[in-house]
Amino acid sequence: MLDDINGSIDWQGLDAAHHLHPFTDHKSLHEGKVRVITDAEGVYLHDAEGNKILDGMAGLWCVAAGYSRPELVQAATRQMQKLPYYNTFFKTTTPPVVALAQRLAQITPAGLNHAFFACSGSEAVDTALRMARVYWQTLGKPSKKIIIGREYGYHGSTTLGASAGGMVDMHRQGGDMPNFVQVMPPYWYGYGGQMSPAEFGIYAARQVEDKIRELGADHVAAFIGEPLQGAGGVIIPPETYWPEINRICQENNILLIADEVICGFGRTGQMFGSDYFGIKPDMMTMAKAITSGYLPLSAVMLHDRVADVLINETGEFYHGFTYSGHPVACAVALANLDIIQNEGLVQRADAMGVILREKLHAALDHHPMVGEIRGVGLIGAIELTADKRTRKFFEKRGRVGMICRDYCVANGLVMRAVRDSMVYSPPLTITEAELDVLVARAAQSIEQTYAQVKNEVAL
Ligand code: PXG
Repeated sequence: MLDDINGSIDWQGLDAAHHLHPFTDHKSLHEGKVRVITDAEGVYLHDAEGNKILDGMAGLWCVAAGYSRPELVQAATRQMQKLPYYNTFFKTTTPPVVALAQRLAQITPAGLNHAFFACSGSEAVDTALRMARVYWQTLGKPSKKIIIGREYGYHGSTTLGASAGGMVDMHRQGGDMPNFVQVMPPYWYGYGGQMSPAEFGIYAARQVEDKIRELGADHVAAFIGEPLQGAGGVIIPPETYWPEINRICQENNILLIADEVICGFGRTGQMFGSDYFGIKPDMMTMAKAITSGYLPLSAVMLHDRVADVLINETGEFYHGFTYSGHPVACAVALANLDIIQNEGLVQRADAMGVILREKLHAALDHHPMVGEIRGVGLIGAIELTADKRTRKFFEKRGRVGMICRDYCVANGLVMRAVRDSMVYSPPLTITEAELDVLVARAAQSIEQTYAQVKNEVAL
């Protein structure tokens, strides 16, 4: 069936009949037609209608090495032939999982030397949160249970991940476990008011300290935060924010979990977002670009100070997945890390990010609807605004972003809209000529959107 030699299979009809999609209003999906992606090469997706679309999102922020990499296919094939599956329970291990654990210990910040594997970012987050609570239980402080996260934070779709994140729609739909709270995000454009970004970074960090005081440090297990908030709209904290969070967590004896699911493996122009922002995490969660999305894999990296307690004092931690340390996924991750290191993709993300933003500024700074162009490395956002002088949002948040997103797709570019921010996160392999295509299509889409909503924008 998958070969579909004559092109006779009605993928769209069958999808509507049998497939439920993530984060989707199916009634409105079925009013139109789902897009069928059939293959991809480099930074381009091909759909069943013959369109070639530049993937400005690297899938879902994950395809760091680009599509169609034979090295990754070969790594998977070789491992499939040798040992397609075995587990890591019951005193067993496999070479790919050991090699990957060691490699991650080498490339993560000093002290993070122990890896626990899972399959998705959500599972990694779930694991880290349970570990944080078990850590405090083991140290005789079982009351330290509360997890502090941030509004617009995204930590996955399991019940714990949804509860830790700050997406209110997810809280409403069962993602609201007890012992989770959220504080203000370091979103200067939205909340900074008259403060400078540096002042606001301190102010936003102190919200965490105030919350700890209010709850009592004896009740707080951990603070979890993405180095920069990806799915929340690429909210990039001012540089004063994370050093202050480091201090607050240390002084109050709160574990610091850096959720690197989007930032990890070069996206910010450093290997990890923690490197970029100077975060000193006790645990790191990672997924997505660990395999460039070619196979599902995630990990929690633990600092020695946490691992020592769990290893030497906790006894058994009753937690793990059938596919924890799947050998094929680990083999692909190793080959993917080879690509990232051999091709200098981390440094490339940094350099290309600078070039991309120069091009975006040149094309869009003058535009009355473009309030801010932000980014680090190859991740960023173009904030569409109703009044760029006063940083005013549109009346109905998200409508203009959605209009623009549809124009982007029609113009052959995948860009996500988060509220009215157009976010970008292309493969780290993107070339300068491809950046020109991205910028031209984005600018054209913003112009078409503007033509439609002009009367809502202050000049
Ligand atoms: N943490 C972070 C920071 C993430 O971005 C997860 C955890 C969960 O990972 P899994 O593998 O369970 O999905 C994520 C995932 C979007 C979008 O539309 C973002 C994610 C996933 C799906 C869609 O921006 N991030």
